[in-house]
Amino acid sequence: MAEKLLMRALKGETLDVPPAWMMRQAGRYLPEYKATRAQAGDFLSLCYTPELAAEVTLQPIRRFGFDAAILFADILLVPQALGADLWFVTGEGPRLSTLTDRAGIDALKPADTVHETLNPIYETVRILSRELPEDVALIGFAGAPWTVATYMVAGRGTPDQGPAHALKDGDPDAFGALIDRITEATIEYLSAQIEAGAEVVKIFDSWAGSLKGDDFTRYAVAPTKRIIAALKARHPGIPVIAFPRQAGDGYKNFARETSADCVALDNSVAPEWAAEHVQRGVCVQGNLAPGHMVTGGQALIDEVRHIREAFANGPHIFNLGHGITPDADPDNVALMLETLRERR
Ligand code: 1CP
Repeated sequence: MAEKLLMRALKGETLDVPPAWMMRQAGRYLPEYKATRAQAGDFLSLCYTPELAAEVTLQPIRRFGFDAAILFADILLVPQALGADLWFVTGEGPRLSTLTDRAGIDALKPADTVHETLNPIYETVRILSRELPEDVALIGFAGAPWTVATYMVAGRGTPDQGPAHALKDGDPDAFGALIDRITEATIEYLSAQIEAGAEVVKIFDSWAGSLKGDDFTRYAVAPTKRIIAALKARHPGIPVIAFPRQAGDGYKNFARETSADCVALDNSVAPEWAAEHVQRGVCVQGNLAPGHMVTGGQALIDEVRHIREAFANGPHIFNLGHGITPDADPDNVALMLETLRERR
């Protein structure tokens, strides 16, 4: 069996046609996803029912033939495993109990107890490693500590991550303790995913862009670096994709600073800039604007070709710059892959 394309790109190989997958590829733009989610009843039941979570993970693979599948779960399961209350409000998004002080942070459960809650997720991974086609790679994931902390402090998604910034600046010791606890839990969680069969893991730092200067180093670079070092010590050779979304110039040295094997790019950076400043010797992933999955047409075709050409001289994994949205048209996903895989 030839090595999977995704694994080859992650090892630094420049491929004729880059491997492709899509953030949120299992999602509400697919009728079959909506049907399985309805069968589960609600989003969290879907995450915690291994047979159904595996089913929705496989749906986009069957329909489109992506080169990788990403485990169906959510970054907010780690806070829940640490003791936070978590629920989803239909049409609005996630809600959690808030964390406002040191006492609340100290009351979180120990990092090594997260498996008690997260065991069903590892079962999903085991099912997937049996059922995926042999040329499709399986990606596990977790949120990065800063991004997870922004939800734990505020109890919800926030436009500017204000509550987390306030705790970080007002009580740096308490905030540091929170980051450490999430970091340790994330190491346990990702290690268990790898032991269950994940071949790659991705660390989502969706709100890295709101960290500036020393804060970026302290709360985006350092925890990611610590997670990667621990994973590679336990599981030598395991490749890691890091996604410090909207990091801007912070993308330049991110792989070197954290030992990530691949840096995922959002669509606010120009592919030519990223090819010059980020891709040097390092695999990059990205970075088609998700809006093209709604609008399609010639603009989609042109932009897929543009991104493919811009990154053609180094290792590249094709992806969107952020998750596909519920209003996307599945036909545009098929058109994206067809264009990407056409002969030059
Ligand atoms: O209605 C639904 O079905 C729920 C929508 C949904 C889905 C499909 C949520 C709620 N989570 C997910 C799955 C999910 N989340 C995956 C599965 C794998 C895949 O990509 O197909 C992954 C990797 C995530 C990661 C995730 N969850 C992130 C990081 C990536 C990103 O989008 O920036 C974040 C920030 C979350 C939190 C979250 N979960 C769900 C929502 C709507 C949100 C964002 C909330 C907010 O900021 O307001």
